[in-house]
Amino acid sequence: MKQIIIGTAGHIDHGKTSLIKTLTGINTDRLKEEKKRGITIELGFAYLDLTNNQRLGIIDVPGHEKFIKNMVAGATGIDLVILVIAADEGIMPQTREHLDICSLLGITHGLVALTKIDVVDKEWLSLITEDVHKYLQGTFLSEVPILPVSVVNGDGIQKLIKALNNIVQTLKEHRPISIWRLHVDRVFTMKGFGTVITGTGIGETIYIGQEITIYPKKITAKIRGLQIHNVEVRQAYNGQRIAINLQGIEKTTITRGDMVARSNSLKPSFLVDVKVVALKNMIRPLKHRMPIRFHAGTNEIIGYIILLDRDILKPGDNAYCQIYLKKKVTLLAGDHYVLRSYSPVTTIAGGIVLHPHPNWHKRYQPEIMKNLHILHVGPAQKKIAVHASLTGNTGVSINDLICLVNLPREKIKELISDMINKQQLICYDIENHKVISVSIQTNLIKQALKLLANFHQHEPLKIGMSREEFKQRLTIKLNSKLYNYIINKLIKDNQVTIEKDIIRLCNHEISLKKEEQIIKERIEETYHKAGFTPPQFKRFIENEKDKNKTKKILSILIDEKILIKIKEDLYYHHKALEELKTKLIEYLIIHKKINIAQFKNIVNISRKYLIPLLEYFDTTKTTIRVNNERSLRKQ
Ligand SMILES: Nc1nc2c(ncn2[C@@H]2O[C@H](COP(=O)(O)OP(=O)(O)O)[C@@H](O)[C@H]2O)c(=O)[nH]1
Ligand SMILES: [Mg+2]
Repeated sequence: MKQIIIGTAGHIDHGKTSLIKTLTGINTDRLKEEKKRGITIELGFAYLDLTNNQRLGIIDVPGHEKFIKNMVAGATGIDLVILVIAADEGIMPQTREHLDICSLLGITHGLVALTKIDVVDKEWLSLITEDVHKYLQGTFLSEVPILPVSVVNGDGIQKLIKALNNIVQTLKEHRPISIWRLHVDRVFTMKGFGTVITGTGIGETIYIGQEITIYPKKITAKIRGLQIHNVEVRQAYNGQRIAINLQGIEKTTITRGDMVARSNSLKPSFLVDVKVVALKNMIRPLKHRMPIRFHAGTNEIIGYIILLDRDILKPGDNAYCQIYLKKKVTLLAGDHYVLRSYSPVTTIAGGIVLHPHPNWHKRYQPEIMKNLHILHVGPAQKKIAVHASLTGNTGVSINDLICLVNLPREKIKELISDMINKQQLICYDIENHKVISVSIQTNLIKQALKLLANFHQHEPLKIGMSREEFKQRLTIKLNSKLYNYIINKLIKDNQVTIEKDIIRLCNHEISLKKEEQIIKERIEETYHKAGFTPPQFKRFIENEKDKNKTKKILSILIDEKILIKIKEDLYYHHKALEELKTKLIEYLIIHKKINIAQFKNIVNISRKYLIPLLEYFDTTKTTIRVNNERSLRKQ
């Protein structure tokens, strides 16, 4: 069943609280001071049962201009408003301000109760009705019924209930079912139970026993009990007004304005990107960097407005801008907010959140304005694409996107896999569902290939670059998952090869100039001819003109496995080494064991070669050494 919450609105003393009491039997003025002074200060809560078993939640708001802050907190998240106007006074300042606030908060349904008709005559009533009718033109209430009522004699009350019933039938569930959250509007302690918070739960269903997080402090607590309209329940659905008994948390750690949510992916932020709509009746234009009061959820925070594409926002105009706050807020894209001027305090503008935790933007940047436009009115996949490009090399996860696009997890998953199939997104971290945009991948690949190409150009005599050096020389620093993903992709696409921790372009070959080829042949021939007794390389190089080049060519011969390094400065031609190895193995097959003297007998070379050779055969696992003898290592 859809969950409907009604809010009152209207000037002080116009009969909001009295009307709710008449409709529900509940006096929403609970505070001693409220009862004594006869005015509403805090939000009041009641419920009304309609004939079709529908129970409506009701939030009664204060009308006094001093308590507008509480009014905004209450009006956030209501489905329909009863705008209360006293027939004797007619439209007053807070009638206007409350209606403005409701429209800025995106409320689209409601009706008007013209109260206290028992104290005015018929003629006056029709004048006032005409007045109200005119005033409502151009607002979201222009077509709604204006219902005359009196709580003194009960006139019109039944008609009002009927009208409410009719509207409720037409309302559709409109809250997105993304992560569960609640803007705290009350915190109190109950004897024997501990801390209780109340608010309207939005999003998925929640259950007793679930763990929740209190933002922006990021404290976790467990749900011990749930109540809806004073009835104990085990679970609560999207849009229900609930009281939550929290386990293991002090009352003082939570205040109105905090947000409680289930996910740990919410990010409290000092900065938000918003669409702002200035009221037509805003007294002064809004200037860049002007201080404002930002109301969102149940919060009021002082901040500054940063106009991105202009210096002044005139009454009735709208724009994309950033709001910098003195305290962190925790919001989702699509949340509504209201701006009030710093001083004198009046409601001046409002709109919706486009990005709940953006970076600072430079002003007058067409690219930024284009992105904000997509975040405002674009289809969900375009929004995802913007977030993927904004998050660059880090990428964005499904958990982040639930808040950034404000859609259910399943829907986000579906949209993302479609984008992956269409090759618009790349999932580089399957475990954490992290994606980057294809253009980021393209850039990374381009950079990696360029780095290798440059390396090959400058070091034509080297086969490639060490993996370590490669990672360090990439100018973009990547997390290791993305780094590995990119390397594997390059290997899979046959663009690079990694051998023995040396990375190179697949098509790279060492091409030697003629004189280099001659040096190469000279080294090879020398070592080939030397057989079992090769020269020390430092002796060989003494006669070479270009010593550096000769060293580089030596390493090519080693890379090509033509020469084999036995130890520092001692290299064997591979054919000589093969021959030695064969002799050694043949001997060991027959005799099982060999010592240095026995090896000397077969190959007839000095100890200066014998010992390094035997050690080489040990380390390359041909032989195994026990005391001073070697035997064949089992393969
Ligand atoms: N005569 C008359 N008085 C009313 C009616 N509704 C409210 N009042 C009185 O108007 C005053 C303010 O009412 P209240 O409900 O507190 O107004 P709120 O500030 O809008 O909540 C109280 O003294 C009420 O008794 C009505 O229909 N007829
Ligand atoms: Mg009241």
